[in-house]
Amino acid sequence: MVDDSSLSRHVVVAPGMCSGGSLIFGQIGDWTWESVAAACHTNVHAARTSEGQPAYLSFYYFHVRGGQVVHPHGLTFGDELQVTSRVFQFGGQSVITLHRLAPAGLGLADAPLDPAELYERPHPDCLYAENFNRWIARSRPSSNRQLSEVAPPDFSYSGLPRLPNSYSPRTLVGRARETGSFYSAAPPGLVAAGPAHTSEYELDVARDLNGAGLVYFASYFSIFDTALLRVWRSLGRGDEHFLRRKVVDQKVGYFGNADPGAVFTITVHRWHSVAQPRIEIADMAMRDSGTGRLLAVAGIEIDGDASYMDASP
Ligand code: YXS
Repeated sequence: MVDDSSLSRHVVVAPGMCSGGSLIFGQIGDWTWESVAAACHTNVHAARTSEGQPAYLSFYYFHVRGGQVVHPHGLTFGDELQVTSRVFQFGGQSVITLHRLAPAGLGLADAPLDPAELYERPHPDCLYAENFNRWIARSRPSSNRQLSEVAPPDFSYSGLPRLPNSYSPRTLVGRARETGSFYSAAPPGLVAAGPAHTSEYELDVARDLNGAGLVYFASYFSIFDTALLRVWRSLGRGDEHFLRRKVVDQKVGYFGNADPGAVFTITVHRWHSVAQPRIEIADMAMRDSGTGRLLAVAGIEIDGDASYMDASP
């Protein structure tokens, strides 16, 4: 630990951490749990409510900003990273964790991560992640449909630094939840690209559930990517382009979980930049097909290859 709220680690990227899918997000999430456990002196991995029920430090909002060198799908085996993480208090039942994944060769100092760096002056080579986690427990033991906010009694957050209010993601996430989009107003400089696409996804119990029987937070990334890949294929874009995509910015808001047997309806709107056609945004909402309940919202900004971005309507 660098100080009471900060950790730094040297990481050699291994096969379980990198792909064109969601492995890197799962890895960052594990670092969040480890960081919170260390900074809050709480057994995050086996937490219990005061009634003795399992409590989970659930992901409510996951934001990643890709850099020129380190970006989510650009890592490969043997890459060396310096990962710096810092935990901030965010009320009595939630917490914000910030991470910087820097190329080890940059030799950045092992100092506590200043939130102004992530929100205002990011290093152009680094990947930054912002995790907003809320403690939850099941309201009914056998169902994921009704989760409620409950922190374990030993969750100790008062010693953590506070995130300046101006950086709080609450308003952004609240608006995404209200409107079903991170882009309720047209993003500046972007225009709608083609019609909306809607597809269905059947929850895959062989891939999507975690060891606690919840839909794994990283699976939401792959479920949204499955919907996006279908759209790209419908536009004639090859799978190799999809695997090469450079994610500049990705936001996921988690508003509900689901039980085995669930079917999701995913709507995808696309936007592209007028000035830079290679910049494209996918604006996605995932709803329970049976009830229409909003479960998650994602916004992905991709810096693509102009040759195939241009070709698509
Ligand atoms: O007071 P704030 O500003 O925080 O705002 C409140 C509400 O006002 C607002 N809100 C809404 N805003 C707009 N439109 C709405 N329809 C709406 N409804 C509520 O949202 C803030 C929170 O509302 P609140 O306090 O009533 O709670 P809730 O009903 O949203 O319940 C909270 C959760 C966390 C139980 C619920 O959002 C939820 O189930 N989220 C899904 C969590 C989840 O499944 N995460 C991903 C996978 S599980 C996980 O992470 C694992 C442990 S693991 O790592 O293994 O994958």
